Amino acid sequence: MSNWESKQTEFTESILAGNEQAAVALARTSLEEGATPVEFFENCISPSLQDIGKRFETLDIFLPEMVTAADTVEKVNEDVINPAVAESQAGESMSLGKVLLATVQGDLHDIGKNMVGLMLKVNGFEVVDLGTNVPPADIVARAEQEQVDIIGMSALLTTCLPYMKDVCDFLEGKNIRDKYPVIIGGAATHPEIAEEMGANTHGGSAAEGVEKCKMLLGKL
Ligand code: B1M
Repeated sequence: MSNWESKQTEFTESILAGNEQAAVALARTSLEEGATPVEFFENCISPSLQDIGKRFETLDIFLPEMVTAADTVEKVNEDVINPAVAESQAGESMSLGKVLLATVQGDLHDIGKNMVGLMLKVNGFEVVDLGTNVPPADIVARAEQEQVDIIGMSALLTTCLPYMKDVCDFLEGKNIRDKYPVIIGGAATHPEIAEEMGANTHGGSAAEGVEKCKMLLGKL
């Protein structure tokens, strides 16, 4: 698929206008032309949302347009991407481990986290998704309750990054830090931030998140 640039421009305009029909049709056509759902997500949906973020930052668009774009993307994911991702791996029934996922306290962004959760599931992980705006103490308590193998956190707001460190500090304080490998991701993070927060590793994309989870459990 070589024409991602023009597709992405078209997709950005469709989601900004809240044109669900056009956005869904573009995703369907791309899949029919041979793109995988993950390729469409990473080459079209994700960069379009980044583009919209930049326009928001430069005041070329405002919050209602960002909300419309996010809602339209959710419709595309629901109708086209999620079922296609699920179908692409149907039939596999291994269990690689249990991953807790949460967007940290104060942060309501979940499009990326949800894709990570879906990709983990179709790749054989059990996922306990706590949703968004989850306080550090709840993350630690649920990890213990659910006996998960990995704690995964997502953050898109830089102001919410310290909550990731709080989780690692809580684990240290309870002397259970070694029990839980921690992976972080989301647009506010990068590998150096992971180190600063005391996490074990960083996922730059949903696919990388899956690979890193396998690596953390020695399954690669
Ligand atoms: Co918001 N927003 N937003 N927003 N929003 C950003 C994040 C922002 C960068 C836009 C900008 O100004 N450029 C900015 C943050 C600035 C900062 O902190 N430095 C921002 C802001 C300011 C805000 C509000 C404060 C706006 C306001 O109210 N004035 C507000 C905050 C609300 C809150 O959280 N408390 C807000 C609200 C919203 C909407 C509700 C409108 C909507 C979110 C809807 C939703 O998520 N359900 C929204 C959106 C859509 C965005 C942008 C445009 C797109 C985010 C997104 O979905 N990206 C965003 C711009 C940007 O990111 N550059 C922006 C696509 C997604 C696939 O990427 O989540 O990074 P991402 O996930 C990737 C990887 O990072 C990785 O895999 C995913 C797939 O490849 N990954 C992991 C993610 N988590 C992982 C975990 C892992 C491993 C990999 O392991 C556990």
